[in-house]
Amino acid sequence: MTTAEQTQAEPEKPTSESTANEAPSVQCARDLLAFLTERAPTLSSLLILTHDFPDPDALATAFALQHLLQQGFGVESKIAYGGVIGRVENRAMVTALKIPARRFKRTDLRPGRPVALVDTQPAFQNNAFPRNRRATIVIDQHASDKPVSADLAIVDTGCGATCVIVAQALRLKNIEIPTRVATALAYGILSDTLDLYRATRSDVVQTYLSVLHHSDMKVLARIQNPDRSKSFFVTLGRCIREAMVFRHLVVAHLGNIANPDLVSQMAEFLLTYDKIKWSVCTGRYKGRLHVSLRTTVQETNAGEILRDVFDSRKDAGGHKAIAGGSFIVGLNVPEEVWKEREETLHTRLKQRLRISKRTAVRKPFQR
Ligand SMILES: [Mn+2]
Repeated sequence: MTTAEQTQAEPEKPTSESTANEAPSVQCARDLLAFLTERAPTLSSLLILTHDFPDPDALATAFALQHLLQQGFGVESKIAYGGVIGRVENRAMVTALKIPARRFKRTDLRPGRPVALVDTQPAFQNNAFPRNRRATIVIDQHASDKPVSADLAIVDTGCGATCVIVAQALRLKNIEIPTRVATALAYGILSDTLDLYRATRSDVVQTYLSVLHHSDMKVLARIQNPDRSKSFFVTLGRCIREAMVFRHLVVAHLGNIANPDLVSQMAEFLLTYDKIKWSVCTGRYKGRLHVSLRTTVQETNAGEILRDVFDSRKDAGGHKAIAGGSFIVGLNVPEEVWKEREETLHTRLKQRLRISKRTAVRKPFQR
């Protein structure tokens, strides 16, 4: 833990002057407010763009930023995302909280339009933003070795969830947080921090408690326990049947899937199996093989490991315990080609994790 991470938050003092020792998320919120104060007149019809297949944190950040812009600065904005909203919890979140997010279209990026990227960065592969364009605002929590190409770049890698920064800005500016926005923020923080398990800083927990106070607990519970479709159970069944164990690694190739988020959900689920330290799942979706890697090993970098086993390192990303990525296999390619790519992937991963080639495969859930 760094000194910055140990800094105590001072949430109840919405002063405009910065104080020494204030939490990093408060400093970030101050930077955001200062920028918006100066640039508000130039931000009309701002596009708020999340990463592809947005997660609850990305959606909550976008929704809260839209509210901040409107209430604090009279700036209207639109929220867009690439890919689809896959996980059933995330769809329940958008529906129940009426988050006005819609799919990104090329025409959203007309020249000169200001763009805010949230929970991602211009250099990342996981968004629809052109690599050569400069963003107006970037608010993110992910570390990157590339400089952030934006007029305002806020990256707080210890904030637990990106939406913490926008929640702090709403509080600093004394803007009332409506129930729908508060509930989105609470769920965004919970889901990005594994129910606060990964929240290492007190300002993150305090922000969570302050938004929880304004949240609709009934709706929050409904989002966390949504109705699941038949395709979810079909994939779950296949996952269990097909799971292969090589020592402490479990592998499941899910075949065709209804949405890419199922891959990470199944990888997380398999990781809970007794004595398993690594899990990897793949799924075929629109000509791409989607891959998720999870681990319980403490001192490692799953992101680095997945990049090592991919043909192209830029197609994968992640951090300590979590990694994901996808690559093109092709539309209408024969079954053997898919099979070959799936097998290559888990063979390379076995090698990378130093699991002997001779290790016998077990299918533990088949009898
Ligand atoms: Mn996030």
